[in-house]
Order: sequence, then C-alpha cells, then structure tokens
Amino acid sequence: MTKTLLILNGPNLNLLGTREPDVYGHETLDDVKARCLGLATELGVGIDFRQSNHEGQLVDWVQEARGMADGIVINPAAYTHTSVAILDALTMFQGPVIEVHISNIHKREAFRHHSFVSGRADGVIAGCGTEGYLLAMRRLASLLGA
Ligand code: CA2
Repeated sequence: MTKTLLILNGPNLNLLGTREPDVYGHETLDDVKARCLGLATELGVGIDFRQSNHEGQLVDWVQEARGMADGIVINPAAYTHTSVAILDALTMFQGPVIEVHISNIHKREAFRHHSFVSGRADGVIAGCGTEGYLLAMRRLASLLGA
C-alpha cells in the first residue's frame, strides 16, 4: 500500500525566502513543498505538507498522524527548543520521525543547541538547507520500505 508522509513546519516558516537569506536561503515554503511533491512522485509515496504558527495546532496534527500517516518529517522551528507538548505528541506516534532544520542549529546561538524533539526523532538533519526535507523523505521511504 502507498505510504503517506506528513511534513510539518512550525512558526514563521511561512515567511521563508523573505528574510535572512544568508541563513535560510531564497526558496519560499511553497518552493520547498513543490520539491517535496516532485520527490514524492519519484519515491512513490504520498505527502501531506503543512505549516502552522501555533503549538497546539502542530500537536493536533501529530495526533492526527496516528490515523493517517506512516512517517513524519518535522521542522518545529522555534518550538524545537521549547516544546515538551510536541515531544509528547511525537512520542505517541508509532512510525519513524525525522527532524529537519534548514540551518545548522549547533553553529548558532547556544539556546538553539538543545532540541526537545531530538529526544524522540529517529534522525536529525541540520544545516543542509531546504534539501534537508528531501533527505528526510528519502530516509523515511527507506525506513518504511517504500
Ligand atoms: O533552521 C531551522 O530550520 C530552524 O528550525 C528555523 C527556526 C529557528 O527558530 C530554529 O532555531 C532553526 C526559525 C524559522 C524562521 O523562519 C524564517 C526563515 C526565514 C525567513 C523568515 C522566517
């Protein structure tokens, strides 16, 4: 059966491509979505690509994933460094989870070095730019045998 990947994006990522291109590049989130859709066709998986600025919405979507997704790619953005709620929701999801950061959070301010989500993630990709989303999808497809 076709595997479905849920790709979640946290706060302010809707503004990707409009500021700090030296850190985050020039692509918009719609550009990233288009590239993910292209790779999904190549891998033979389905994707559901979403963004929210609200922690509770992200928690609701992770909970929903238990019924509809086989794996999760998540860039929790600033919630990476603060959210036990997202960590707890991910812990209740049974499939593989890959955490993605466009920038290398370990090369940046000290407060970005700790990730709550990494305590649950099966893999973490940081500093590979928006290509990190594609690498994460390939890893999930491989883990899921897609
Ligand atoms: O490197 C990443 O992907 C981050 O998750 C991005 C978050 C930041 O808080 C994390 O520490 C690392 C920030 C997302 C802000 O998104 C924008 C990017 C460019 C322009 C506007 C917003």
